[in-house]
Amino acid sequence: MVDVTKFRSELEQWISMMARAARILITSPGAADGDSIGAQLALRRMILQRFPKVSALIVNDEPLPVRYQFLPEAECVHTPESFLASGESSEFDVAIIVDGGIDRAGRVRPYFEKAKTTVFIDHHAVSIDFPYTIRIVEPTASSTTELMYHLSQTADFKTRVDSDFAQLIYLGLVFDTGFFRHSNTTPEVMELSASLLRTGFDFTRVGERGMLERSFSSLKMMSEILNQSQLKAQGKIIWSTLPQQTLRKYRAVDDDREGIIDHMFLTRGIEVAVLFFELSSGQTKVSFRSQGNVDVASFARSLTEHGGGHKKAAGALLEKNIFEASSFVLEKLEAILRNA
Ligand SMILES: [Mn+2]
Repeated sequence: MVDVTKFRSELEQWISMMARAARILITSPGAADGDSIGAQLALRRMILQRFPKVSALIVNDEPLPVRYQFLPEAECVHTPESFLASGESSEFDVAIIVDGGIDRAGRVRPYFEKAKTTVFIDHHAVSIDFPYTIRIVEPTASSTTELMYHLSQTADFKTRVDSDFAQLIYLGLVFDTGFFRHSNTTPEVMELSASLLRTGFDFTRVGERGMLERSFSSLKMMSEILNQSQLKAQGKIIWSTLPQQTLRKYRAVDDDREGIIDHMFLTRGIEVAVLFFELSSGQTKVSFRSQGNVDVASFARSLTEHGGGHKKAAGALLEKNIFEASSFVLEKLEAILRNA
């Protein structure tokens, strides 16, 4: 149950800062996913309804993935280049980051850090230590949009829940719960979803375009990665790799990597799925999904300080090439499964 009454003083302080602000920055880490983009666009509406004269700008390190461009007001999502080119000032009175910490905000970080008031709104339990002015972190929320919805309905905001606002909240719910499959799917999430559906938005479009759709070349790339996947540890591990040359062959963007590992981990008999992405010749990102008893978040943290996530879905960034990374990780994972 998400109870935002405990954020009474944080909300009060945040609202009073925004009441005095002329320019507000909204951001989230890296490339937007369904929860972070839903939360950012919903927050922008909350702020503009309450403070119509303020300028509330969404700026992300990476351009908005094509799949989210159908969302209401998606054209208001900027990159550092596009907002500077528009002649906007890079000074902000209040800067808000949602769905993850400022450590992963890339080129937006300097603008965020310069703001007089910094606000952190998240549902993840762990985050780096940054001296945010205000923290609203609720790990019992399934998603940042669930938390955002509850904030939006306080006396401080009283945001109108029309079909545009509802679909932004809904997108985060379906994204972070994997269409109401993951363990964060609470009865409250289902009840909130039901109340959002009553506003009459096209939930088929939100689910299909916002989560499942992919380009033809991305489909071909996925089929190549799945085709090359291998089993290990008597079929308890399934793994595959995505080297730079494959990314180039399919002209893939970050978003094309979404969803592939989900197909791998739903293979019968699997306990852990592992997918290696080569970021550059000396850097590899590894993603984990667990069906069984292996806590992949703590496993990811054991590999590097740049590792973590949830028990059943986690990732790590390794300073190794893709071959070193895969043998290093698979050997350790095999040992854990052997002793389990
Ligand atoms: Mn999230």
